[in-house]
Parts: sequence; structure tokens; C-alpha cells
Amino acid sequence: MSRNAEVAARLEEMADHLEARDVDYKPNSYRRAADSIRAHTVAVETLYEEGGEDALQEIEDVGDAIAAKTAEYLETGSIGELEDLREELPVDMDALTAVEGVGPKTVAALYEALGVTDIDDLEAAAEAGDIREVSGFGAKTESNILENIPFARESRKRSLLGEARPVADRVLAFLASVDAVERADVAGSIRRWRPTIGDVDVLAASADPEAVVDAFEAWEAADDVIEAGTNKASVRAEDLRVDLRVVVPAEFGAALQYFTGSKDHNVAVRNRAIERGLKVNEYGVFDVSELETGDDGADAGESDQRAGERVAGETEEGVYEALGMAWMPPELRENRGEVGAAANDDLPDLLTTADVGGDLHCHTEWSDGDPTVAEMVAGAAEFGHDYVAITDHATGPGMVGGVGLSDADLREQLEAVRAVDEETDVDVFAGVEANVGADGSVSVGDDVLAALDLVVASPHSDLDGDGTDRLLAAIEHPEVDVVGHPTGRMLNQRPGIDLDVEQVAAAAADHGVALEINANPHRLDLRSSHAKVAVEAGATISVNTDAHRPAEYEYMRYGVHTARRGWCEPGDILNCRDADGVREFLGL
Ligand code: DGT
Ligand code: CA
Ligand code: CA
Ligand code: ZN
Repeated sequence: MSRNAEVAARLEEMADHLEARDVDYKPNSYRRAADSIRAHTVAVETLYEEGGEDALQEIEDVGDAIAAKTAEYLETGSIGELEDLREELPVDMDALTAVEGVGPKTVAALYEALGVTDIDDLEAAAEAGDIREVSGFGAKTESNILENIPFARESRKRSLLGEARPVADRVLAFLASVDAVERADVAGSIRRWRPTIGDVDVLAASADPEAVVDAFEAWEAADDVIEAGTNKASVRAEDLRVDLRVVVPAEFGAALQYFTGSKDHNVAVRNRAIERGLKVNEYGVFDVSELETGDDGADAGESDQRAGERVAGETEEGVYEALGMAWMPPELRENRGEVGAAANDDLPDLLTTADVGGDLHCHTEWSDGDPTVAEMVAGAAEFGHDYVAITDHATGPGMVGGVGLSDADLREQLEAVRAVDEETDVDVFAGVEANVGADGSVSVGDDVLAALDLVVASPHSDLDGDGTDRLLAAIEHPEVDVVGHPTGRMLNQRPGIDLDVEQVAAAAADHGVALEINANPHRLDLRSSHAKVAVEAGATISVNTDAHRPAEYEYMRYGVHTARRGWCEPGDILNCRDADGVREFLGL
């Protein structure tokens, strides 16, 4: 298994501790290294085993100091310097910094003044009005902290889809290699592609459940066995709980339907079954019309749950068919009208990753990306895209540290992008990611915007309160083509701005502006419920990765599945068009 996530978490904790001590530069280099290690496709322990610290330094952003720390951690399970730092500041750094507005320096200040070590302490101190008394803090900061604590508590329990999905892929690949397994699939929220995941549910069909459970406990990625029985087991892998259930093949479809959820979807399905004199549960669909009343399986043992004449259960299609419904993709199963649509044969024809023609939001070394324009374009071609838009950050609200391009830079880059476009088969659109200010202004001169092929306008500052008016202003700007990550939310970090999404979508439809589903697994913004409203209002959606390096083109699948959760069809999606179709939308 790979220990990359584990090592990255330790390096991030080191960065926080160093920042708490006011150390310059080092915290950011630790964070960059942590990001690269997490994204690296080869396991750090494999690299280290095969090539020692030198091999670790092949990972981007990892120099000799961080390679040595990584090696120390792999060898001993701890990092001496981190242990020392923890001793000096003995706090739950990860939990405390999860509260928006609380950074490592705040953690250090509140520990010194008030002895705050965890979220409970923080909450107590804020409620008692102690924080406002600390030098450098005020009543406003204190009330902000108090307000943000529940969100931090809630969000820390769930993993990002982008972290959980690779684990799910690996457990499925592993189960496919186990002889006793006849079929296997993921269930639960991971199969529905929810943006955050409580645990990874996996289902297998086998005539020999114990053999499957035994094999699963010995899975190389399992760090710990949390619990195990004869037909189920839970392990911890990559800091995630993975729940496996094994059922007989005849009940696989019913179990898959049941454990895929969502609960609300299952309630709606169950009610439909009851209307038809049927009972549906994890064991099958049963005709209970001939049974005595009171014997309907509520609070009943397993054998009673199988009472009645069995009419379906081996396949999920069969389960839905028995209830007079078409099978539907798991992404739709959130009780947003899919049960009625499946009964009326009125389900949407969802887009797939194969429908995607290109990516219309990515970055290069011109702003905060790593690669050159040519490398980013070559990466798009390699990924299979027909076109790509280079949309580096413009300077303006929310851009710090000189990241964004001036109007003059943008004109210069436009020439550079045109030159790359000449050299390649991929169609390259020259674009920009401009900033939408709090007042809705767009941070680039109109003449430059007009010269570019594609203008993505995104909010990067003032990401709280209602943002409807500023987005409406951006949408009405004649040069804006796409509104990027419209709410600015960061999963598990900040909720982003509130939107009257009906109003925003109607304006977007009117002005021929696309709304982005940003596929970065930290964002997934627009969220699916907003996307559903948007397409119902006739707006066009653009599913973009916001890649800062070619490997991040892979994020596209998270955006596509988010769009599927929003009932989007290929016709709703700008980048499901071919390059000419995109040009037409852009008025080129
Ligand atoms: P998560 O893990 O919090 O991201 O969300 P899920 O949806 O994976 O939920 P989980 O792991 O608790 O359970 C997996 C599925 O099992 C869930 O989506 C629906 C089904 N399920 C679990 N408990 C119940 C229940 O009490 N009633 C019904 N109808 N279904 C349930
Ligand atoms: Ca789950
Ligand atoms: Ca579960
Ligand atoms: Zn952005």
C-alpha cells in the first residue's frame, strides 16, 4: 500500500508548527512537498526501498531535507523534529486549524494565553468571552471562531471523494483478483460519487464468504482490521474506513441496491414497493400480498425478511424492474425526483467522461501552475482532449504574492499560446481566469478580454455572504464566457458564497455564459443540486479541472460525476461539444 497520504499529513503538520513559530518560507516548501507526495503515483515506501533518499528526491518539490524526514518517518514511524515541535506546542493542530479563521499562529497565541489545545477548549474559551481579551484578538474574531466551529467539527469526519475514490478503485481491483469473489462493486456514497465520503462501502458476491473476508483482512493496503465477522469486515486503509459485505450471488442485486442508498432514495423506493404489495430490502424483492398482515418484516429476523414470494434480487436491474422502474445510475439516487422519472421512463441521458472533448480551465507557470504552456497542451493531448484553454490567473482581488498576470502580461502570453497552437494538433484557446470583485467587477481591461478567446471569471475574495449580485454583474459583462467555481467553496474548509441559483442560472442562460463545475476534488463547485437547477433553467455548464499540472487533467471524472449527480446531459455541457461547437459558443 501507499503511505503517501500519511507522510503528507505529517509534513503538513510540520509546516503548521513551523508557521506557528513564525518561521519564513519553510512552511510553504513543506506544504508543496506534501501536495506533491500525495499526488505522486508511486508509493514513497517503494521509492525509498528501491533507491533510498535519492529516489525520494525524484518527487517534485522534495529536496534533501524533506527526503531525510520522509525516510526517518518510514524507518521509525515518527519524525524527531516534529515530536519536538509537538512537545513545545502540544495541541491538536489539525483539528484547530480546520476552523476557518484559525491558523497556526492563532493556535500558538491561544495556547500560550489560554491553554487551548483542542476544539472543545476553543469553543469553551470563545463562549466564555476569553478570546477577545487576548492581545491581537477582538470580539469579531471571537464570534467568527464560534460560528465556524460546527462546520469544522462536521467536516473533519468526512474524506474527500478525491481521496476516497482511488482507495475504492484499489479495493475493487484487489477483489477482482480473489478467486472466491464472483462479483464485486462499491456501494454507498462512493458509488453515488458524493463530494465527501464517510466510509467506503464495498459489496462482494461469493458462495464462500469466509474466504473473501479472510482475503480482505490480508489486503496489502489494510493498515488495521477494525472488525471482522463471517460475512463482513471493516479495515482502515489510507486513513479511511472500508466496509466489506459479502452476500450470496442470488441476493447481490438487492444488497447492491440497498447499500448504495441514499437512505432517502431507499425510503421512496420502499414506499413504491408497498403501494404495489411488494417488499424490498437488502435480500430481495418479495411479493407479500399473500402474507398475513403484521408479518411484513418490520423488526423481524433475517428469515422473516425473506418471507413472501421472491420476485427479484440477483441483479439491480431486476430489483427496479420488479417495482416498475427503469434502472438508474447511482448518481441520481438522492431522492431528487429520480423515482418518479424512472417509473415514467423519463430519466436523463447522463453525460459520461467519453463525451468530454476538452478542458476549458487550466494554469501554467505564467501564474501559479508548474508547467509551461507547451507542457500543459501536450498533457491535454496525451489525456485525449481535442482542445484545451489556457486560463492563467489575472491580477486582482484575491490574488496574493504577485501570482496574477497584468494586462500587458496577458497580451504577451496570448502570443505565446498562439505559437504553441501552431505547433500542435490540439486546438488551444487563449484565455484568462479573471477575478470577480466583491462588486462584480472583472479584473482585466476590456480590450484585453476582447482579444482573448475565452474569459473565465471567478470569485477569489470576499467568499462569504450573498454573492448573487456580484455573479449577475459578471454574467452581464459582455466579455465573460464562463463563471469559474461560482461559490468559491472549499470542501471541509469553507462553505463559499450563497447564491440565488435560479436567478444566476436564468441570467447565464440569457447571456450565453456557461457556469463551471470545477472538478478539483477540493471544490466540486457548482455543486450538483445547483447544476440541476442551472440546466433546468437552460444554462450551459462547463466541466473544467482547473489543472495546475498535467496530472490534474485526471480530475475530470470528479467533475463529470458531479454533473451526472446534477442530471446533466451531454447537450447541457459546453465541453461536450467539439472544438467548432465551443468556438460557436464563444462567438469566435
Ligand atoms: P457516508 O458513508 O456517510 O458517506 O454515506 P453512505 O450513503 O455511504 O451511508 P452508509 O455508509 O451509512 O450506508 C451505506 C448505504 O446503506 C446507505 O447509503 C443506504 C444504506 N443504509 C444504511 N443504513 C440504512 C437505513 O437505516 N435505512 C435504509 N433505508 N438504508 C440504509
Ligand atoms: Ca459509506
Ligand atoms: Ca458504511
Ligand atoms: Zn480560480
